[in-house]
Amino acid sequence: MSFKNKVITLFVAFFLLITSVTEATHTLTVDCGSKIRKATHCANGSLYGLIENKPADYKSLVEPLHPFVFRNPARGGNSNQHPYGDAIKVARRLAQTPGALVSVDLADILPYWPYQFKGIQSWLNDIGSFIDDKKASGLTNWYGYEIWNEPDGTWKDSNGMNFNEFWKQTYQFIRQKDPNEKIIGPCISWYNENNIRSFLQFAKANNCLPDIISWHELSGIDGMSSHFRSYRNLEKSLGIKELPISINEYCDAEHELEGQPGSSARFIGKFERYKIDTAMITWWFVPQPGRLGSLMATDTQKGAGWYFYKWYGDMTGDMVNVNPPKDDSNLVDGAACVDAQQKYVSFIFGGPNDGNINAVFKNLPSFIGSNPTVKIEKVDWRNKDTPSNGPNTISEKKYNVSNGQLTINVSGTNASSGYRILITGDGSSNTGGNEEPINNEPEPSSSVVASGGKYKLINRNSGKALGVDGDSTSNAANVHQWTDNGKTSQQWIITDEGYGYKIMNVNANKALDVNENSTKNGGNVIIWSDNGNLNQRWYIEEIGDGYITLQNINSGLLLDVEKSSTSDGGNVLQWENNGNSNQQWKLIRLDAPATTTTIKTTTTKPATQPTNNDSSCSANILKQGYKCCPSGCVVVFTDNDGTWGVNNGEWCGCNTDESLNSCSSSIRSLGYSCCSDNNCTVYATDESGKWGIENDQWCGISNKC
Ligand SMILES: *[C@@H]1O[C@H](CO)[C@@H](O)[C@H](O)[C@H]1NC(C)=O
Ligand SMILES: *[C@@H]1O[C@H](CO)[C@@H](O)[C@H](O)[C@H]1NC(C)=O
Ligand SMILES: *[C@@H]1O[C@H](CO)[C@@H](O)[C@H](O)[C@H]1NC(C)=O
Ligand SMILES: *[C@@H]1O[C@H](CO)[C@@H](O)[C@H](O)[C@H]1NC(C)=O
Ligand SMILES: *[C@@H]1O[C@H](CO)[C@@H](O)[C@H](O)[C@H]1NC(C)=O
Ligand SMILES: *[C@@H]1O[C@H](CO)[C@@H](O)[C@H](O)[C@H]1NC(C)=O
Ligand SMILES: CC(=O)N[C@H]1CO[C@H](CO)[C@@H](O)[C@@H]1O
Repeated sequence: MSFKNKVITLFVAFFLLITSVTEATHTLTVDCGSKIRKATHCANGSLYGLIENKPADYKSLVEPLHPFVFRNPARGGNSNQHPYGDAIKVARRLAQTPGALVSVDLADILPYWPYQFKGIQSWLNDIGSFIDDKKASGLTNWYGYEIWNEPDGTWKDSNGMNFNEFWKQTYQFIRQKDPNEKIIGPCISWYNENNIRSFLQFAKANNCLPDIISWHELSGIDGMSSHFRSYRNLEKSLGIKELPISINEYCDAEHELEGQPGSSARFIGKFERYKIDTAMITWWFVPQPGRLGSLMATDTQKGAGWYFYKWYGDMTGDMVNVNPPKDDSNLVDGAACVDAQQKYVSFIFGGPNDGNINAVFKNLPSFIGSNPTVKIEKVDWRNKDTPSNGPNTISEKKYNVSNGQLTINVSGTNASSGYRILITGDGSSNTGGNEEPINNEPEPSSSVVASGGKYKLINRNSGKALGVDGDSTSNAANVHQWTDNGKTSQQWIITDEGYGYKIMNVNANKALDVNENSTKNGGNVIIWSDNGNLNQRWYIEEIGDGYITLQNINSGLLLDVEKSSTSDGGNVLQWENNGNSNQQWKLIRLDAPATTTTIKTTTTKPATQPTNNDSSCSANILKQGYKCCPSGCVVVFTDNDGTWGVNNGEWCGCNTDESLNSCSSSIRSLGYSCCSDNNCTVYATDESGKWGIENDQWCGISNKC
């Protein structure tokens, strides 16, 4: 962490504090009528989370989470990046869970970090031999081949060619040798639109587009959703069909929060909302592989994260839309499912909030009945290494449903815990009539709109059509209502963008937009060039009698005719849902229905003389079965067990040197070194201890100061 980042972190923390003082309650709305897709558990795998012998008890620790894709080194051995996690061996273990797959990290064949590339021929020989072994294994549970890992940090043109050229040669080699296996990339360490754009342009021009696009999300939850939107817009602008997205490393920017329920809830919420194909949890605490990405607190004990992912893994039926207080932020978020067969709704959530959360369930399916049982549970987290006894029930009681809606207030919530609200039907039917047939699932709201169709929108209160003032085609032209006149300025093309609808004026070819991202009542509605921002995206919800509401995703407010005007020229703006008919619209179809970067801290000139002086390093490291490194080792990782180095591709304990251990162990466990004994100037103090700076790097102030 650089000094600048540290300052930013403190600033962000301060900012969150301010926000939390000014708001009292956070509301998450679960729209049970708005389906996203079937429950997939897309986020249910991890990087190096499953290895040859850990977790040892597969049946009770791995299987219940319904694992999907684990990411593993093509080879795990002494001359590779990692001595464990061998893809073929792990795929064999995982084969006992139907549907669970291994994503193969080919770059991990190479030793050291960053990878020691030995030339293209040697590379193709290495991966060719892996492909032969993979085929000979007879296993079929593969997600695909990842050609390289974090090229933005680990690829050097001095390897003999630039990354794109390397990608192309490797891609062609794999296609020829194993034509039916998927190819995944570029696996950059953080989402960088320019980087992805030039990669896609090259790949399209050279006929080597990946089957699955991939990048890492390790530097902040608040930016993630905008990355997904940006990527989909890039595809469109380049004429590339939608590729499945794999976020094959994800973790909170604060890496010690790996697996924390409050952190994970937000990842899961956004992955589901944007229909991510797969995601693998990691920060990658180097000496702790096989812990399912810190869902396990130790090699054998479950952490709080494990129980949270169990809730997630237990989800069945359809995932439905959750509207969080703010998608593009660090605030509380979550994911929900509706299962019409088993007749329940499950909602899991967590993350920074003000201590009170309102969960609003809309469009509850009729099988839930009028008086369902609502169970509210939480699972508390102390840190990633603390075992958990599992969830506690906060309350379990009956609630009354009215108009298909239920509001549940949870108080005393905090940022680190995870929560679940489970609603089970009362066996009656809130329509007061017959029991619903088992397959009568809630209609998705999307069924009222044919994506790409042309519509006019008639306000229920005034009977007038949504249009653009003066038939203008300019940015910022005002949107109003006017007598239906058949002009194209009153026609709109509505397209499902995956994260809500885009509503484009036919005459102006501009999007229905809330001016200046307003999130306030009265924020004006205009047209503006489509830019993919959330103030141009709307949820469409059927409210019965053939009417809908349009909810702006950015503000959560509804499209509304100002002061219930019934006149021509009445202004259109946004207002909170008040149930009035000036917020209700009829859709009339006009066209014919178409058929870090993983720091993995920089190593490492491996020491050349292996020695095994087993009294020269930490006893805690030796106890775990590792050896001491040769003298003069480079520290690549520090934790409470001591300092770790790498020798011949294997982890080892660095020599016990007082000066390396003479400061706060919390600071060392974050991967920082101790400052020199004579440098006692404290630049910052936090819960980890006192921080100094040396050579532009943060360091822990020596205990001798
Ligand atoms: C639920 O409805 C029943 C019957 O209308 C009523 O007696 C009861 O007080 C209601 N419960 C709550 C919590 O509102
Ligand atoms: C939940 O909280 C909201 C406001 O925070 C309040 O309007 C509502 O009445 C509360 N509902 C219940 C059931 O307490
Ligand atoms: C979150 O709340 C639980 C109790 O509800 C508590 O045990 C835990 O320490 C809290 N965590 C934080 C970080 O406040
Ligand atoms: C609206 O928000 C988007 C996304 O955060 C931002 O890029 C854009 O600049 C904002 N526009 C205005 C006018 O503030
Ligand atoms: C092993 O390391 C210890 C502590 O550093 C040292 O005293 C001892 O001489 C070393 N032994 C050998 C055989 O190098
Ligand atoms: C002590 O800190 C100062 C100021 O950052 C730096 O110039 C100096 O090199 C440090 N001394 C050592 C021994 O690292
Ligand atoms: C058991 C289970 O549901 N696990 C799932 C994790 O996600 C993948 C992808 O959807 C499913 O195939 C697994 O079944």
